[in-house]
Amino acid sequence: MGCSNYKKFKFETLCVHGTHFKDLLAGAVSFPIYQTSTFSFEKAKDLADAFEGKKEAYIYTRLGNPTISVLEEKMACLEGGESALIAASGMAAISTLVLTLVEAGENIVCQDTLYGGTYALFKNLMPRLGIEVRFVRCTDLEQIEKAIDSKTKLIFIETPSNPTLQVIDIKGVAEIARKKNIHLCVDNTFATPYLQRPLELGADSVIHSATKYIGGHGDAIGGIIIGSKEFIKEAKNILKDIGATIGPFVAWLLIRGLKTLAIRMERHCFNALKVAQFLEAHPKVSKVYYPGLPSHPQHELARKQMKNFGGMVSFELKGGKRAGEILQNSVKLITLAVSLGDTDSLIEHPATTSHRAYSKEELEKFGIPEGLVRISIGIENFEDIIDDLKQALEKV
Ligand code: LCS
Repeated sequence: MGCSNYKKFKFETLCVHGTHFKDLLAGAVSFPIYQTSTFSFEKAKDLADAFEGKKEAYIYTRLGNPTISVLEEKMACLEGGESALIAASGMAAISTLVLTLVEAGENIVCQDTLYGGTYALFKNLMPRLGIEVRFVRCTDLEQIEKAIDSKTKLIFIETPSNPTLQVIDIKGVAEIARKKNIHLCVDNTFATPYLQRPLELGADSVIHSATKYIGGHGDAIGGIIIGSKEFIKEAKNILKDIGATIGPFVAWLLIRGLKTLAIRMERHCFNALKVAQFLEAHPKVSKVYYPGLPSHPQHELARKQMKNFGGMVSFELKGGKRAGEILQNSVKLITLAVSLGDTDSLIEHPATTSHRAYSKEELEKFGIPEGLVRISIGIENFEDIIDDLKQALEKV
């Protein structure tokens, strides 16, 4: 396939090029948006053959579409996987992954602090399907080993994690998973393949909320699974039945976003370190969560596992939750909004927004401070971001 042609190129080049697809009709350099729900055939037998799988062809966009295929190939290429599957959202990708791998009576071992939507899916919906989810502190590999039994079919981790930026040893977890023959999936949304490639570290699959850094501009919702050809084929069958397909235009927006992934990530990381250092030195800030700071408990692991430390910074203020609220109301450049990974800096309060699915007791038990504030550092000039925080902190 196309990706193997590109093995000789470096990551930045693959972001721009990276697929073998060419527009044969007009030679368009920007791959066209195949904005169609269905595809026509000359003869009834051709269509029947396509359905039977005797002939490779696009039939109906829920089953496949050329614009979506370009994005799939590009993501497989960037993550170093054999194949990829695009879904309508990150949550659609995670649901598809779980339904591909786990059945009633079986269980999932996953991290205790995850994106709130993933936590809600695991805590509320999975038990209704007869799937048990065991939440453990995955920075401690022993806890993972202890939680596993003969019914464990999936280990699911997020690293760095949302919103407390825990860094998990992917290689270490992969060794456990391999030993026990359990599928390991890494949610690579915060890092992107620019910072870490979990498949190379032994994971079986990678998940993304493409809504975030992959698209990068805050204008598209999408999800991705990357893995072996065989696994993606199974997942594709499940997604086809669930029907959570992405639209061709949104897939095109994500392809366009990917072209600048490397250069955006470079700036996100540069700015985030500057902001994290500023916050750590500020008298009104009690704690900063950023893997690039030596004070971060997994700083050394992050240095080893990641190329740089990402664009997400969380912190607590000495004045607690109320001070955080004043801060959010006082920023002028930074936008008060959920989501992350956009060009624009975004601020939010996880406990009352993205992580609402965690009860007060669960927040405490899993170590998500109630007053925690999270900023997705954008690609603006870092001095403007810091100036905005400075003036907002004066009001706290
Ligand atoms: N995985 C991670 C790590 C996420 O942060 C999110 C969304 C998802 C999966 C789900 O992706 P979606 O379906 O939204 O494309 N995180 C969000 C957040 O922190 N605030 O708003 C959304």
